[in-house]
Amino acid sequence: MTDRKHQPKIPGSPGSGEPTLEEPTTPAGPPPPAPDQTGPATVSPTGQETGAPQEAMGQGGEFLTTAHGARLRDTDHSLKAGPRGAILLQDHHFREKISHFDHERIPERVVHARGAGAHGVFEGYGTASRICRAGVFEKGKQTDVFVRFSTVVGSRGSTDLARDTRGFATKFYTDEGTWDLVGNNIPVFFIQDAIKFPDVVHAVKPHPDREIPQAQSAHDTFWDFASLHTESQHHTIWFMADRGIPRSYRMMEGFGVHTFRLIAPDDSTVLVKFHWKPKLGVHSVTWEEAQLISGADPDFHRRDLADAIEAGAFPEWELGVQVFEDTEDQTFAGIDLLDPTKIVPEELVPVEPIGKMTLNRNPSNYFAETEQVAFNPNNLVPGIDVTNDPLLQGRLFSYLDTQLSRLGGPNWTQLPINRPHAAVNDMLRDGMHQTAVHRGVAPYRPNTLDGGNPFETPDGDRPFIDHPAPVPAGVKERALPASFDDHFSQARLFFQSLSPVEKEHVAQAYTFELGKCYEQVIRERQLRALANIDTTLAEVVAEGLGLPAPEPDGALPEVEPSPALSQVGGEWPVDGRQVGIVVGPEVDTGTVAEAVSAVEDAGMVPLIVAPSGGPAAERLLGQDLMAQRTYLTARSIEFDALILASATPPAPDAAHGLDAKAAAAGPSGIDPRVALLVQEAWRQAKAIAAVGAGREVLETLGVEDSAGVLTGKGGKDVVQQLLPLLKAHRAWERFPTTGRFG
Ligand code: HDE
Repeated sequence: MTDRKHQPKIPGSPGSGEPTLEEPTTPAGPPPPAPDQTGPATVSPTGQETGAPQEAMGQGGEFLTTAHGARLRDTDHSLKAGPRGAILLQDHHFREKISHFDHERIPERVVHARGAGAHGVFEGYGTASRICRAGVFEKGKQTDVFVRFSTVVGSRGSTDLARDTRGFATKFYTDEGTWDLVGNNIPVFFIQDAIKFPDVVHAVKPHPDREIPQAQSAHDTFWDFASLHTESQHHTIWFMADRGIPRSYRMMEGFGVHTFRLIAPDDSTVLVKFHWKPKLGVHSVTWEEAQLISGADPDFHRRDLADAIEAGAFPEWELGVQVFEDTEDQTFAGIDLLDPTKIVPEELVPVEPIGKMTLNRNPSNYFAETEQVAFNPNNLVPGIDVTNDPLLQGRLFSYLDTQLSRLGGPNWTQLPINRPHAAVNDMLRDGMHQTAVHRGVAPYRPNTLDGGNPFETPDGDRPFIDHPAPVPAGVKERALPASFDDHFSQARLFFQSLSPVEKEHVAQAYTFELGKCYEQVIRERQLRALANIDTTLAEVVAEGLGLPAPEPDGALPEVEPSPALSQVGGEWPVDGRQVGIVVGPEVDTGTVAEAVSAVEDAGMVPLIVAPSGGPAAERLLGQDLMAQRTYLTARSIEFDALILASATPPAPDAAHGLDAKAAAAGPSGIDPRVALLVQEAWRQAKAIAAVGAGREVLETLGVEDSAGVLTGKGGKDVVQQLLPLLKAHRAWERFPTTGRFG
């Protein structure tokens, strides 16, 4: 067999050891964790350092035991009244094993059920210290974080590539208490008042009668709601745009959405909006890719995040703030800062970087960490406070409440991943799953029996102080300010800020989504909303639906585009990008080895695609190279670029019966699966390179002269040529356009 020591380190292998062909017979204890993994800090349920090693959080010992530690001799046979008899009630091991299994699931999150998490560290730049007293922002201060990214609509097992908003929730374990910044990858929200959250969620979730469709907004109830409830139009156009189908969690912006209040050491205050800026830029997949991914690799984002961290391509974001004066009207340039359906363009108020987050460790157990982590916008630390945004105000109730049923009681803060890294000295007691062992007799204040403990914190010792913000006089009523009434001008601003190709994608997305609705009145009503956003957009979508385009309700406002909202133009690092190197039976292994090294040197992941795997691939590639994919297992979606390293004649299994992809028979002389791979990559505007006889593949497929397709002298040369194309994410010119958007 191949000596794996010589192989490039392709992330994704399960476990930390080398499995053997035969089942091991000598006890050796649990294997160590994989080097890229870690668990929650080993603090006590009350946030105190225990000094315990990570292993102390998991199972130890060589032998299988019961849950109370008694060693077991046999776990494969239940205790029966004879080999053919009934199972005895007395079988404690059977009952314990099955009963625990019966209760392995907890309720999935009502929204954001599908997610992936990672551990990391946040380092303050010190630039926020003049406006905020929170220690987490101090220069050089390092704080542990856990981040969970998610989709909103789908169930826990749904596809990562649903067209949807993404959650971006960060838990900062600061030494002044835990701060949760529970944001999204879209800076505005569907609704302005929390009381409507059940309405929007019921509308976007599957229909209650048939429970379809899963993880999609392309259905009648969603568009029924969105078209009637026009304040959702701004949020909706963001996820109809490419932002709704990100290339990777590592390539998403994050937003706090609401306006928060920061309190300086001198008690002065400012209002801020939080932004996470990814080092790798903001990038998306195409809708074709999203659909293919949902079938071929529904774990695409989850895998991408874990693989990148395992490969050492640690994702990074800068945290930044837009800072506003804390005026009485809480408005900037006519934009009501309390309205969560509005942004303040970065061109008007730049985002000032205040720290950097690096995700550098994968969780060691999905359930214990990513599933049980519980975010809560109430988790604030001294110096960070909320505003009266009516959406945020409602969230302050909801998150605490939802954890009670999701995590089964009030002690969810004691679950390892939720434990603060600051000492906890509360007077909350008892309850289900209490794991702290409190001392003392007086969990009340005032007391003398426990020496008055715990004391309230004097001002000098950094207590959390609810900022005494003035409360505007008014009457008790169910109403919102009139400034919240403009539902279209910022949706227009967003659309006008996109490049022509991005606008095409928006038009296609609306056409697809509305085309999936059954009811024509719903399509017509949403077209009316689009007419109030952009006339051409409404026309193109109406044509796609075979309907007349409605007129806007009035003259559309002049808006100043915000170039920061477009994803096109610019260059970004290529860390962790995947390059497919396609080889055929006559390949020159020297060229492949050169390409593999050049891809690795650029911080990317090379994946060799060979006609088949196993010993045949080894005979073809030699000892030093290994095939990670075959013509049968490879699909365009997992490659950011392709290198055709040789001719690729049809392999012996290129028959429809053996691989459904072979049905897409292409030109003769090329394996149909390779032809499909190249054609898809071409349609997706990905960079494609060829070396040697690989050119023939491009020529036969008729793509050799298009933008982003290149040939080179050797493995290193083609990788060098590919780099600028990968930095730009796509060969944008290659996307066909209608020409209607400029
Ligand atoms: Fe959430 N949201 N939300 N949300 N939200 C939840 O809390 C809720 C909103 C966001 O990875 C739930 O623990 C209400 C805005 C993220 O665990 C629930 C309202 C933003 C996550 C809940 C909102 C978010 C959640 C479900 C309207 C961006 C996933 C399970 C007022 C700023 C966190 C849970 C994770 C999760 C309620 C609106 C972000 C039901 C009532 C706006 C990232 O409590």
